[in-house]
Amino acid sequence: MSTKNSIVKKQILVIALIVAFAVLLIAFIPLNNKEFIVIGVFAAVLLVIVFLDYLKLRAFHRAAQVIAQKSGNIENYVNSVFVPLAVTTKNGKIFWFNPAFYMLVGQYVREKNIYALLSRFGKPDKDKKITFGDKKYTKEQNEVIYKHKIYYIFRLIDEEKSVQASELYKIVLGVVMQIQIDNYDDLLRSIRKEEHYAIMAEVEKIIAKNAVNLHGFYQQYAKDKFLMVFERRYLASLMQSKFGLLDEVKKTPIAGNVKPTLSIGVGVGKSFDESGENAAGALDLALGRGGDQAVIKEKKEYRFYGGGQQAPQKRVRVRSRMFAAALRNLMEQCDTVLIMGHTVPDLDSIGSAMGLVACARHLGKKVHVVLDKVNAAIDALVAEIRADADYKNLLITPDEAEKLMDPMAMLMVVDTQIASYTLAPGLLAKAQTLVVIDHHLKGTSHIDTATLFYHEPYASSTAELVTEIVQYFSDRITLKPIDAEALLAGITIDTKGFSFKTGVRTFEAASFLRKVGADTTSIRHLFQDDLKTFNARARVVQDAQMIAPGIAVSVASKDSPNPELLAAQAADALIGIRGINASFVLCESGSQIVISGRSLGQINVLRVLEKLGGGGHSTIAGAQLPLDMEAAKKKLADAIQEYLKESS
Ligand SMILES: [Mn+2]
Repeated sequence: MSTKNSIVKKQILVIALIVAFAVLLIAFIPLNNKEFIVIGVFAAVLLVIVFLDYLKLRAFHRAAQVIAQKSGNIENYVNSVFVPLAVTTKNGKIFWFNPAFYMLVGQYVREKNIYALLSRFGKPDKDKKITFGDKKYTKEQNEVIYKHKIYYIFRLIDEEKSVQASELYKIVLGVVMQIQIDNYDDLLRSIRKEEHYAIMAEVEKIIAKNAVNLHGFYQQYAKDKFLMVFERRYLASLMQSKFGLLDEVKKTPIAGNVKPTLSIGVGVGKSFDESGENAAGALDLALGRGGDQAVIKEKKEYRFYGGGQQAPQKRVRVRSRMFAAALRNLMEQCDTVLIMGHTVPDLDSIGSAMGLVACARHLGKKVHVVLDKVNAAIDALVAEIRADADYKNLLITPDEAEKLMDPMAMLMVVDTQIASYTLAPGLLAKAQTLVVIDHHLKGTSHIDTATLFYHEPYASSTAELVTEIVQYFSDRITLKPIDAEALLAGITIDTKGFSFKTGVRTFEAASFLRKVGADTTSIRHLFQDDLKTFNARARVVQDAQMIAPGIAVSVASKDSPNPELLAAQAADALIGIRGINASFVLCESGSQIVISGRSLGQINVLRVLEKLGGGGHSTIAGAQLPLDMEAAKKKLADAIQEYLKESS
């Protein structure tokens, strides 16, 4: 109480002095003016009070400014109301302090010197421990320059309390988990209704049991979707069990041959808002990678669980039709359409580009395909395109494309969704209208600025997707024979001759292309290997080493005209050999090492190469490393061992 009294006393003293001075004045002045004098005195007293208040306000304002200079976020700094805090001038005069500081020192200390008040403050900086009463504090002193003057902010941090608080905070962070049944509709179709209900009840029972174990709360919010909320401390048990519920639901006794699988997205954030957003992003990724797996997103990091099995084919044609309509709409508003694929383009990349060229041509738009260097995989097709009178100016270099990137241009990316893998990443930032079409599994670093994004990991190839888009784009669209051939070549190469990732819709797409003039024999010349590439590939296969049971690693020679293509082809060839389940082939490309990974299905090469920052599919994946060959080999071997340990 003494502090408040002292300032009040000071004010009363000032007022009393003024009144006394006024009375003195009044005594010497003629009687008839005395009313005015009384009014004047009152005004003076009022002024003084207002002025004192103003001084306080100014100090308060200055303190706020000083603190803001330091933290940029006043809330963060001052919000901890229980942390004693004082703001002083350079020589230690306090001009503002918070209630906690007042409580600590037990008096009103404005205008007082902090060093006189708390002598221990003056000690050299390394002695940061201060005992006050029976409590230990850590002194924190921050220098702030505001309007060319030096100020200090002092804080006394109660060590014990703050450690407890931050630990507690981490423990009780809200985790949001989204669970989706991947194949609800397939299940509904494949079994009788009452059995379907029984399975759904079984799935819910498993989710409910997990919610109990996690001390959480869950709610079904759509026929195939659940939301769960729990505290962060229980997340570890879920991680240790490698999301056991993924397997539990698959063990549900069931009559048909469709088993329920789950996709799970878990989000951890500083607030429920952030956790929810992270959970949605994680679920997206889990679904995009083929379902039957769990993804955790915390800050910018992702962790993956499950997903070892090949995803069942599940696609709805509605998506192609809706995408085609949206694409047409968007394309109609543009003047120019530019299409680009990934670096070292293959037949799928160029083939799908040619399908989209037909769409743009149908709408009468200017259209170009971006291409830098021709490689052995595409040179037969590129020669054919160049020979076509209609396509004289179709192929352009990245530099030429850059000049055409005006606000009325549309940029389309095909057969990749990773910005750094595109032929000319510089074009992406310039694109006002950006469209991405891809069939590779979603990695964590996909392009996220697209106006339209068509991603279908169940499709065999981008060419298959584009063939469907072409059919829905317009009834009257005409494909030139070379367009159809290019599309069919794309599907053929990505399915290794219709033997790999091939579904009903792959054949439907092929049959459509056949109808409009392409067939499997007429495109054979597009794949013909020359003898040199054949021999180079044989050498890589010969050099392969088995570094773990069923896993072969080899290196493609940098002397070949296209090491990256050679590596990809050799990796393909390796898994054709009995006893090899997965292969990795490294090659030098510029200053980087490029790795191609291939698998027959049991080993998830994507999970291995993701550890090295790569992307792709569980059976076809790639990565680029800024290392030399020996270091890259070592890193790859480590990643394989780590993967084997995780999945054992
Ligand atoms: Mn492809």
